[in-house]
Amino acid sequence: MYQRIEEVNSEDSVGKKVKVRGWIYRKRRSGKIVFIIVRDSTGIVQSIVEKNSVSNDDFKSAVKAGIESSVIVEGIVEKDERSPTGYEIKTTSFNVVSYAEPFPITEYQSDELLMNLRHLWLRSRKMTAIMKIRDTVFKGFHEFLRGEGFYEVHCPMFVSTAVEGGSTLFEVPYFGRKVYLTQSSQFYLETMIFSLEKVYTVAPSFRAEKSRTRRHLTEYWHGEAEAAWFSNEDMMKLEERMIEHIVELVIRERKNELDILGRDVESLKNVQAPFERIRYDKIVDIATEIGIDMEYGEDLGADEEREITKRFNAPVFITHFPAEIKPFYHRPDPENPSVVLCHDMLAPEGYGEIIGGGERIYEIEVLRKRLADEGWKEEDYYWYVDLRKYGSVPHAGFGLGMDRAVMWIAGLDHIKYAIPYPRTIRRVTP
Ligand code: NSS
Repeated sequence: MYQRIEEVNSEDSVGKKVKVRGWIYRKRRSGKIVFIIVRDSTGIVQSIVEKNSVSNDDFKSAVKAGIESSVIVEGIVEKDERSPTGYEIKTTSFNVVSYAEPFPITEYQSDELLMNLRHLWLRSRKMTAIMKIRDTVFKGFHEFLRGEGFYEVHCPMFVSTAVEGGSTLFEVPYFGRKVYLTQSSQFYLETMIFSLEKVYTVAPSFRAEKSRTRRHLTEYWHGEAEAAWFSNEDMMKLEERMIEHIVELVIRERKNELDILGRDVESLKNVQAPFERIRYDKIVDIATEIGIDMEYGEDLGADEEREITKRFNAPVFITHFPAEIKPFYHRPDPENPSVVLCHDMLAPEGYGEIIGGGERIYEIEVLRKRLADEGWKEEDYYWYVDLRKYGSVPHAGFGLGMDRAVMWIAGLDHIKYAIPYPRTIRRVTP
């Protein structure tokens, strides 16, 4: 029986015999004592290996084993204020499962090297904390939508149509034909609302993003939902409660990890529904006020979003974008068809867009016209158009950039820290 290190670091374990397994995190020797900090997935604890308390062979192993060697440690738990966690193991047996070669990562390393050694860098305290927060963000997403009666479904990654415009499509050779990697599962989700009404998926989306920014990946994780009978406003109401739920869950379950990252938790506590809704034309005014050169009809860039969101301490929705800067599927506002019934959710503290969503066109004539206006061939989208022939209904949906949500909630300054193996224009290894 092995104990988890988390259990060892507790009052209940004091005086008890324990056995843990893990990896050497830090090590130092002072004459006849070797101080070894062992980590497992639950935390770290110091093992004191004294020459007189273990066999000769065990002491030699402790002296020889370097950082990241895998080990099994047995001993009695004692309290000691000098040890990093306040508890330590007075070791009676020290076994090495596998000796590590000298670990190539030391304290100060270039980002490039850390990215090349990502498979090893993932063991760091910081990356471990981020991965645990990421896990909780995904858990919160699933938990919330299932709680709202959404069915989880799965859509193809090889597709034959663009969703978000042609410029970021990845082409893949496919048995002598060309297909694409999906930009979004939205259209497939739309097909499933006619039976399940409320559906969601979490899957990769692919974008051939040529720009290098702090928040763009070429392969990112996309949490998307679609619901029959929902309006743009209904969807926003769902999303703000969902984001509130995810953030609350992270604050509750990942306090330790947020601390490790130095995340300001107070600002996360401001994330409470309802979020402010601002129409796009108002944003143009705000941008002008703060000295950003932005004209009506331009999309918000990262700089504009950063400046705007710095002024808010909770997420905000931007609604009613001009139709010409949004993809063809958005439903025009019946009161003013030059704008569409959509929304972007921008995260505060300069993080910017994390969600894009809105109502979809459900009238077949309007859809045909928008497809034609944008130069798409109806035959390529025949199945999407078909949905408007057989009992079409008003509906809405959204897509949440999961990695962007992690980046914001964990307080990271680049999206590449939010995902284990970031894919960007320059990097596909390891
Ligand atoms: O292009 S989006 O704004 N919208 C869609 O794809 C819709 N079809 C989603 C839907 O309604 N089902 O992308 C949605 C979100 C966006 O707000 C970002 O948070 C994220 O996806 N996103 C990205 N994250 C990381 N890297 C890249 N390149 C990226 N592009 C979008």
